[in-house]
Amino acid sequence: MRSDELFSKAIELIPGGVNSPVRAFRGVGGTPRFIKSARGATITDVDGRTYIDYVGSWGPMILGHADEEVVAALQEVAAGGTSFGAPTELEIELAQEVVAAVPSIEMVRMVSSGTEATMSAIRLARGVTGRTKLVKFEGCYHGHADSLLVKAGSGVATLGFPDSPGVPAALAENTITLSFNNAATLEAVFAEHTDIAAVIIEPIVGNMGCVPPRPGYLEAVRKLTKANGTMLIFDEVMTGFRVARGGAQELYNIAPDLTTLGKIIGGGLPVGAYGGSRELMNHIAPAGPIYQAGTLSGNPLSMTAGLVTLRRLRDRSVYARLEASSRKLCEGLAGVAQETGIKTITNRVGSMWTSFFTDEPVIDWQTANRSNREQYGAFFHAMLNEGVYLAPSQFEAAFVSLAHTDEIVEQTIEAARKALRTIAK
Ligand code: KE4
Repeated sequence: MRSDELFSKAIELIPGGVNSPVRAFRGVGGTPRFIKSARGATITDVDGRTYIDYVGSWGPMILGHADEEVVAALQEVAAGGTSFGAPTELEIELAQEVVAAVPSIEMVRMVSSGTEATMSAIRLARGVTGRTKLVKFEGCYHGHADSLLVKAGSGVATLGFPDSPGVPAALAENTITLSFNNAATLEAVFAEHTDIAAVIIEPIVGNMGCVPPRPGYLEAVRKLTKANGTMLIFDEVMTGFRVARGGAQELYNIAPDLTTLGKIIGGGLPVGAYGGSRELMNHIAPAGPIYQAGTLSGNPLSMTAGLVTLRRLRDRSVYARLEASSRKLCEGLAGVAQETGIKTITNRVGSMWTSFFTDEPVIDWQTANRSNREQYGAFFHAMLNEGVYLAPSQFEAAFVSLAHTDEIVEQTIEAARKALRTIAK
């Protein structure tokens, strides 16, 4: 395959042949497919093979790939220049969309990645509270800032070492890592530490695979952080505009102090954002003393692709459509697993989901980590051979887009029937 040739060339020039670890297929084995183009629900690799895509660039492509309106808007705005390093009206318009949609955000700062968003939100929380400690949860991933690479999920989990070399011990010791969906451990930590600046959480975890909060859990986290003067940061880089227009905080009716966003709000171009009350956000430079900056923050191309995308998501029926197609898919997958006697548990919230190869409920990293990685890898490759591109890791969420028609969902279920029969042998 041409992907093989390109991969061996890439490995000479780029660490692991990729610009982001999870793309290297380390979690499932084999050669990553080099993608040439994409449209709607499908991607096409350099060997001309087309796949139904459930990665969607890890979340941004909720409209589907190469959406005509997005592409046309980008062509038009690019013809007028791609970056000025000066304010533009587009930034006001995207800020307005975010503020209008996300209940707890009155003011927002654009950056160029989810990592920058979470790194900045944590600095803001530490600056405002004067405290140092940070609480995160095993299996959650918030980007690769030093304080966060402590038992992260996503890529690091697959690579199998809990902390990344290069993270100073002095820094890592300020990050307390707890189990998700366990309010008692968080309560115990607050009884022991009075200097916790922030709790950062994926309100619906995507980075250990999809793991929803158990009833009452997020309310307990909100109550404990409020009682202790600790900032609650909802990392909605993945869930923002994905599970509802107002994200998980709308779905579960919880108001975090800070929210981080990314992915969908850039429509497939580099973006991140963090926001909260006007009072909190006015501590950020140049309004306040807490510094954060970025050459391409709020650039016209990302703002344009984000605006087109978020304006299309104003139509609330969009989420009913995504719910219906995602439910049909996951019920279909569970059905064919049942038929073939392969044990899977599918967790889903709206159009983000994961099929875990296990027979026990997956509620945290410990249970997710007991899934059968090898079986997942075999399923991944069997599906690839059937023309379906799933997340190349058991510990990732998969995504349904508005371009995934009923017919495409039915094709996927049929592909899964064949794939599961193959691995059942
Ligand atoms: P980026 O820095 O990759 O834009 O965003 C980091 C991030 C922050 N918070 C959450 C909840 C995230 O899911 C992410 C990034 N997600 C991963 C995959 N789950 C991106 C894929 C990759 O690392 O290549």
